[in-house]
Amino acid sequence: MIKNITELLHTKYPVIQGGMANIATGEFAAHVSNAGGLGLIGAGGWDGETVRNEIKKCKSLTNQPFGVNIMLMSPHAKDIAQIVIDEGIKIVTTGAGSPGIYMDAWKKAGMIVIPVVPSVALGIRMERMGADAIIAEGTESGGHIGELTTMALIPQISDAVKIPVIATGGIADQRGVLAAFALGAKGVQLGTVLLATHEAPIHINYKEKIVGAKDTDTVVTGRGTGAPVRVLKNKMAVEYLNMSKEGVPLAELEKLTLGSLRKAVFQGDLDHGSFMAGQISGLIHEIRSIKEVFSSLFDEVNAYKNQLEIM
Ligand code: TUI
Repeated sequence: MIKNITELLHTKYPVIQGGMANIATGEFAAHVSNAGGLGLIGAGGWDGETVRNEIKKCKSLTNQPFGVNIMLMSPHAKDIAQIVIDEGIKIVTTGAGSPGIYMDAWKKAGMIVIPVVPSVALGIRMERMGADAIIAEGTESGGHIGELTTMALIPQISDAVKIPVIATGGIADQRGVLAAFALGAKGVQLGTVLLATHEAPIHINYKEKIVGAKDTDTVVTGRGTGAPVRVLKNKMAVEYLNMSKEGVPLAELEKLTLGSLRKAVFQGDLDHGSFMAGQISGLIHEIRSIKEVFSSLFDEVNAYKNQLEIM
């Protein structure tokens, strides 16, 4: 029985990088892995051949473990599910759906499969299907989200499954890590705080928008369409909210979200970009290196724990 995540993933720190479609390139994933976390190539938004190239790039840049995140709503998900097998990828995380149809093939290939889930019921389903761990994602997260908060979800899901739970949503410092572990998690996944790093291959406007954000600066677009997405507030987000009120079809809204994510990532288009980021943006005040982020989260977390006086 795996007791901790570093044992399962062979990483220095109990941390996984979030999938982050269109952002998490092979090079970025290699940076994360070289800094002691589990780097992931964010396959959402790319076709199979692009993902294959990013995998090759990542292999050339790190000898540490890394994985691929497969966004299951992607039209290329099926292709990518096979490519990760062909490329000998050892760890896969999934998001935005159930990986059920791929599970047997991945397990047969000896892969570690870690689905992202937004609820207890899905966590239980994933455990039964053979998942090695689950990432329980609170609604504080950026991007496509569920309803439950990290605070409510982590203890409930930790009680409901035997496999390790990795917490995500609202974690950006050592207090967040400690809270996640106190709630039953065995590891954390980080997204937003890794966007505000020198290594993140996104436009400087994106990083500065996170650094400049306050607690209430995110909104959720697409509630009621079945694909709620948390982004930093701007003109595009307000327009999106108005469009969904007017009943614009889901497929069109999704196109708008993914298209405008690219505008944020590559052009730093402050008006028309979709700046996916979590509620914890308000806690992030500077752009650092990935190494500095990991060190600030983990190196003194045990000392911090011992300082807590509860009663
Ligand atoms: O997937 C994410 N975050 C994402 S994906 C993404 S790209 C995108 N852009 C526009 C619209 C939609 C996606 C940006 N951010 N996080 C993991 C996550 N998975 N959050 C919620 C879920 C989830 C939801 C339903 C997982 C499983 C699930 O299962 C439904 C079912 O029963 O099949």
